[in-house]
Amino acid sequence: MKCTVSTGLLLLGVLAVGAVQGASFNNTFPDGFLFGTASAAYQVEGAWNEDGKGESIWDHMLHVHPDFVVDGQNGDVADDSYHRYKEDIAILKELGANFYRFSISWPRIMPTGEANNINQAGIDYYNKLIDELVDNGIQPMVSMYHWDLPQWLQDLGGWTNPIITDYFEDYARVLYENFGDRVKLWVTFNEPATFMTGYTSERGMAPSIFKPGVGDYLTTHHLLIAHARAYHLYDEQYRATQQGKISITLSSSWEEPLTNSTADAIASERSMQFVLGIHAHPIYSKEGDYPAVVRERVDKNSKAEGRTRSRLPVFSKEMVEYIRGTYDYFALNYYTSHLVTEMDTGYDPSIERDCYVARSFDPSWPESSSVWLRVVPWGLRKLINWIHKEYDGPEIIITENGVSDRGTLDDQSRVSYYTSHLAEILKAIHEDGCNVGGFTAWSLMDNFEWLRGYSERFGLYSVDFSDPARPRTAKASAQVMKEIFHTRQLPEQANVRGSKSIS
Ligand code: GBH
Repeated sequence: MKCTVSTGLLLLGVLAVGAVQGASFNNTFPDGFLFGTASAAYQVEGAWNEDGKGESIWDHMLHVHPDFVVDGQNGDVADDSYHRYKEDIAILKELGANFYRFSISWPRIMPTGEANNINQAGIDYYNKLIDELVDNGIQPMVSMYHWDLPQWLQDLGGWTNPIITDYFEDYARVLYENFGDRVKLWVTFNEPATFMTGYTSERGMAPSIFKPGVGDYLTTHHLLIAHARAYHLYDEQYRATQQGKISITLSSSWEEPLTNSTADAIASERSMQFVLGIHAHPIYSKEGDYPAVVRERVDKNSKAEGRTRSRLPVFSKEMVEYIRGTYDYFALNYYTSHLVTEMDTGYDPSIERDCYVARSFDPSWPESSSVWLRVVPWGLRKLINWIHKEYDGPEIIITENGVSDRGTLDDQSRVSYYTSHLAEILKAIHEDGCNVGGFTAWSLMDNFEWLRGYSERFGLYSVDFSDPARPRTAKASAQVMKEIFHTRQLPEQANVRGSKSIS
């Protein structure tokens, strides 16, 4: 159903209760709250083999297996941001973004991933991008790793080989040395929970190696160490002069109990620990290490499988201490929620089997163009509160939030998605006392959506992928976000849209 002004007005009474919750709703973002948008190198840059760039695991996988992507496409050209970054910065400026979250392609600056093999042209590209951002008053926020590992390192076992933590520290040093004078917001990894699934499917996220319940936990173990090494390196050698902030972007759904039974409450909590706690607890909790329930269940299942050791590797006491506290803020991606109940599910072995829950959507939750994404704004408020309580009130920066459609310019469903999620963030801040310091819209513009190719669109700006010039065109959502970024308030009109159901 298309939302017209009159439907909006008719619904006003209901909406006042739903979206804005009566007169007490405070629609103003606190001073210092930052607004930005995000992208990732493989999804926007293109120029996959230009100027000395090395091959990444995504280049490699999609050149060998184009059939892994629904529309047979890849990121060879994508938004052509490698050549058109000035256009990206022009639209960021038009939006009034305070910062731009982008990722650096490791193989663009280190073609094999090795520090003795630096590609100066790659360094030059990111210098130009960063300078242009800074010149336009937009802070760069850099993700060091958004999934495009150098293929050379994958050939050594990628994230399953502990040697990767040495290489990652080398890479982080190159980043601090070259860009740390201007980059003050860092994220080591984007969504470990997603890229660990590179080891849970034969045709999924790169490298698509099917070793569920083993390869994914090895990835988790080594990336946590790599994260801590990058953090300590900064602390010891760069923080005093560069004075930036470092985090790791963790993605989480809100895992709502299916019913109000005690069993479902326990399943919901266990699911939170397997989805978010597995990466968050070692870094953010007081005691460090993996969450007890994760440790217990994987150890128990590993033993029952007749193994000599747990599939989830064990941190030494020293390593627990080394990883604990390696954050300056909590970087969170949120898209959707699930209903959770206890159930034996998944391959044997697998993280699903270890977690022992079944996840579903409530049929009333509005759909998007992505099967995995239903619109559940209140889940974000609950998730923020859970993190606030579980990890003792860290500053939370939302590093991704957004919704897909098929690419319409009049994207009212995206307007509704953003305004309703921003309303929940405001409630978390003003009514619940949580510390949320910033919001990042995924995404600045339509881009290469991994296994969904160009079939699902998340941009505030539309990109015409049939035109070699890849023109960027503002959608309705860009206009609304521009207003919010400028006024630092959720407009009344946007609140009306905010509760409209998605059609
Ligand atoms: C984010 O992941 C990514 O950081 C970003 O790069 C991406 O463009 C954005 O979402 C939108 O997708 O295909 O059914 O197996 C969000 C978490 C985890 C959601 C993996 C999709 C695969 C579901 N993602 N998941 S499915």
